[in-house]
Amino acid sequence: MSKSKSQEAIEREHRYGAHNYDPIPVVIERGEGVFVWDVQGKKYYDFLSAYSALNQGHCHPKIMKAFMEQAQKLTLTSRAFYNDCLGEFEEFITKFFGYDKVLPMNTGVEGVETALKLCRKWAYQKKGILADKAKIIVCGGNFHGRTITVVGFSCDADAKNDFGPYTQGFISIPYNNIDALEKAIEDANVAGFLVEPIQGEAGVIVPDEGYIAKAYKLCKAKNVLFIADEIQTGLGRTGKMLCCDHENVHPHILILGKALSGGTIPVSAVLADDEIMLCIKPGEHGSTYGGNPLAAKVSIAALEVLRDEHLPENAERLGKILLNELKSIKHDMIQLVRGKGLFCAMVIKAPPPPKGGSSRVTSLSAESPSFGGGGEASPSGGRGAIDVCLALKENGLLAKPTHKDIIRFAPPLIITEEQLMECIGIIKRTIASF
Ligand code: IF1
Repeated sequence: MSKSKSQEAIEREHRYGAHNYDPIPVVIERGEGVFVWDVQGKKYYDFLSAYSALNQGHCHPKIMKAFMEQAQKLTLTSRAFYNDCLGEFEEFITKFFGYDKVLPMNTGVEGVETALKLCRKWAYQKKGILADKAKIIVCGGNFHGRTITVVGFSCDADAKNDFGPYTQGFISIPYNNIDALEKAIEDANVAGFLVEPIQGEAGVIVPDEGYIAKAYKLCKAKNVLFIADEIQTGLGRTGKMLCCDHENVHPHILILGKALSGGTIPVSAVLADDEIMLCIKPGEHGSTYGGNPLAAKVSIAALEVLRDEHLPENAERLGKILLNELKSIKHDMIQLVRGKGLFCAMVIKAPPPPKGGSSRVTSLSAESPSFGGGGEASPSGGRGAIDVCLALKENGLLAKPTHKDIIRFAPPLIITEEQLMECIGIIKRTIASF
């Protein structure tokens, strides 16, 4: 019997591609809105949305139109010259989010690196910290990307180990712990606090109400920059345009990525006011593709879709339904369900119990392979998060485990209530089959 088209594609990737991922064994060929189709023509709901890069859904017609029009006209100039699109994007996005200036980059982690560099420049030029003494506070369980600097202050062993030596100048404190921040921020050399308003990779860890507002207040009082990584939580995902909006916090530095281009090309952006942004002068930072005209046009369209189609509001309304419905599922496999907006996670009990550790420690475990555990059933008696995801796939819904025990549910924000109810039905039936 001849190999299936999916099997062939999977084996080819394995043969010629680096082994830095272990995907769910589905080979996607086409996407439209909340759906994708595999090479056999089977249709699925996309409940990952490319880690929230597809908040506007696959191939949104308005974003595609902007993309095609600009792609046929001018795609790249580099920043050695001006182009006729970048200024339009800069004016649009700064007014959209209420900042003086924007610095455009490409991937999310480049946005994070840009924010860290801005923070350090500001520390020396404005705050008066002595050369090379600046410190930036980060949180345990963080995920901000994969450069050496950024994995250097991660506590995920898989992301970090054997990539040293790392960059100095970072202090890690526990997430969702105001006392720890209050203590760490006493150090006069602290220049910034980098935080995810909800930790995505850690398993959709929603901090206590008031944490973000309190942290921001502390930063302000101590002349420390509050730097929000909204690469995953921003752009409507949690039910507001920004997750910080839930607590009326306007970060000193805001980092955006992923859905900023609606799933087309990598576009990230760092927003700040002049006092901070003008600390970087010509020649001190940049990127070949950053601010390219194609990205500029696509990003304007991506933001317009979020605004004009009221996607944050849809996420808020449908997110409540999703969370309540997931919480209503009674099954001994389910340890807990949490989330905000259309950003939810289900923690699966790991049988047999792992050696030591409370449930909280388990979900934040540094050892858990969040990117592993793709194709094969788990060793946990076929009842782990991966087994649930494989069964969901069979039933027409794609989701991916985070660590070995957490399933993230994050559909495109354009999903309708009817579609969401169908998905909830799939999830309920799948869980019941275990
Ligand atoms: C992968 C996770 C999600 C991010 C936050 C910066 C970045 C990310 C808050 C870097 C990236 C990714 C990268 C992707 C998987 C994904 C992920 F599981 F790792 F944690 F979304 F939840 N800040 N997140 O979430 O952005 O440089 O990748 O554009 O495969 O590594 P990037």
